[in-house]
Amino acid sequence: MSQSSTKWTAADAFEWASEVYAGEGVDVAAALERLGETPLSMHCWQGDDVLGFESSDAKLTGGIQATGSYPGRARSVDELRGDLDKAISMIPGPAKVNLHTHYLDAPGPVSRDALETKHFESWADWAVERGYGLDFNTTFFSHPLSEAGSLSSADEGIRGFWIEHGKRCRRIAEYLGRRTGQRCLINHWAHDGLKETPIDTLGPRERLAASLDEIIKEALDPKLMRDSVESKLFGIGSEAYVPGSHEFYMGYALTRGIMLTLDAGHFHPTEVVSAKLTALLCFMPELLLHVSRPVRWDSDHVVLLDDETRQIMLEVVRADALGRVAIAMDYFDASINRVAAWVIGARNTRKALLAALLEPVGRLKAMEAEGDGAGALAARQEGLTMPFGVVWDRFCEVWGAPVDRKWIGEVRRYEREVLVKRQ
Ligand code: RNT
Ligand code: ZN
Repeated sequence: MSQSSTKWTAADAFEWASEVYAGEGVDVAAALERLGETPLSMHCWQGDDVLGFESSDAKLTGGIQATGSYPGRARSVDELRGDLDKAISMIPGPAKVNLHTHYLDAPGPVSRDALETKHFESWADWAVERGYGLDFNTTFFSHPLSEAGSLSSADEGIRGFWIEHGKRCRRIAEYLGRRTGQRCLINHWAHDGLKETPIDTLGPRERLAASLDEIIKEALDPKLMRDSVESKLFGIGSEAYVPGSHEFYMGYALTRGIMLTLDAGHFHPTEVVSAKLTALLCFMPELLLHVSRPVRWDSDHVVLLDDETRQIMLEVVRADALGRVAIAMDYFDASINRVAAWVIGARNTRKALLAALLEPVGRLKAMEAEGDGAGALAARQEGLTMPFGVVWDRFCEVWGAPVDRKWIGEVRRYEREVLVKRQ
C-alpha cells in the first residue's frame, strides 16, 4: 500500500482474499452466489423450547428435552414470529421457517386429527410478506394419545388418529408450498420406542410402515411438497428399542421413493452423518439434513463451526449434491438467549457451507487421482487458514446482515427491550 493510504477497507480486504482464493483455483464470486441461492430452514421450536401454542400448560414429551430456563421464551404466535424476524435479520442468506403442527394459529383448541390449512394461514401470510419459505412437520409427540407410541401402536384407534393427523398435515404442507411459491418439505418423525427391548421387534415396525403407507397414499403435487422420514437411535424412555431406526427408514424411503432425514444427533456416538451422505446419495435422489450438535447424547446443543458440521458440508459440496440435500437445523437450547442460539447455529451452519464452497475441490480431486496424497493433505490443511472470514463478512454485507463482531450487541438490545419483559 502507498504511504498516503492510511486505512485498508473491507472492500480492499475482499479483493485481496478473492485473489488469494483465485490463486488456488477457487472462484469466490461463484461460491458466494451458490451460498446465496441455498436456503437454510430455521426450526421455529428453538424460540419456545418446543412447547407450541396448543395450550398454555403444554409439556414436551416424546423423549426429547429442552433444558434450561433462561428468560424470554416466546409464548404466542406473535412473539415467536417477532423473535424469528429478529434472528433472521442477523442471518445472511435465504431463510425458510420450519413449523410443527402445535405452532398453529387458532382461536381455540383444535384436535390434531382435525387440522386444516386455515390454522396455518397466518403463517403463510407472514412468510409470503417476508419472502421466507416454509417447511412442515407432523407432530406425534407431546400429546396424551401418543404416550405409548403413535404410528406403531398396537391400538388401532390410536394409529387411526395419527394417520388422520399425517394425512391432514401433508395437505397443509402442499398449501404452504403453494402459498410461498417454494416447495415445502414435510418431515415425519415418530418418537415411538421402548425402555426395554420387546420380544416382538418386528410387529411395531410393520405397523409403522403400514401407517406411513396410509399417510403418504394421497398423491400431492411434488413441486409443492415432499415427504421425508427421520430415523433415530434412541430417546429418553426409548433407550432400548426404536422401531423407526436408521435401517428401517433407509429401507422405507428407498422403497417408497421419498426423502430420508439425517439428524446429526440420531446415531451412535462414534457414527457421523457426514460419513453416510454419499453412500445414500448413490441411491436416493434427495436427502434432508437436521444439523444439530449431540453432546454425549441427542442433546440438541447449538450448532458450532465444528469438524463434523464442516465435514457434512464438505461432503455435500464435494459430491456436487447441494441441489439434492436440503439443509435444516434442529436443536433447542433453553439455557441461553434463544434468539442468540438461533443466530449462532445458523451462522455456523452457513459458515461451514461457505468454507466447503471455498475448497479447491477440482484441484484436490486431481491430486488424489494422481496419487499425490501428501499434496492433497497439505492443501486441505492450508485451506483452514486462508482468509475465509473476509469472504464471510462480504456475504453478510451483501445480505444486509451484521458482521460477526456486531450482531451480539443487537441481541442484547432486543433482550433488554423485548425479551426480559416477558414474565
Ligand atoms: C427428535 C427429532 C425431531 C425433533 C423435532 C422437534 O429427536 O430430531 O426432528 O427434534 O421435530
Ligand atoms: Zn431432528
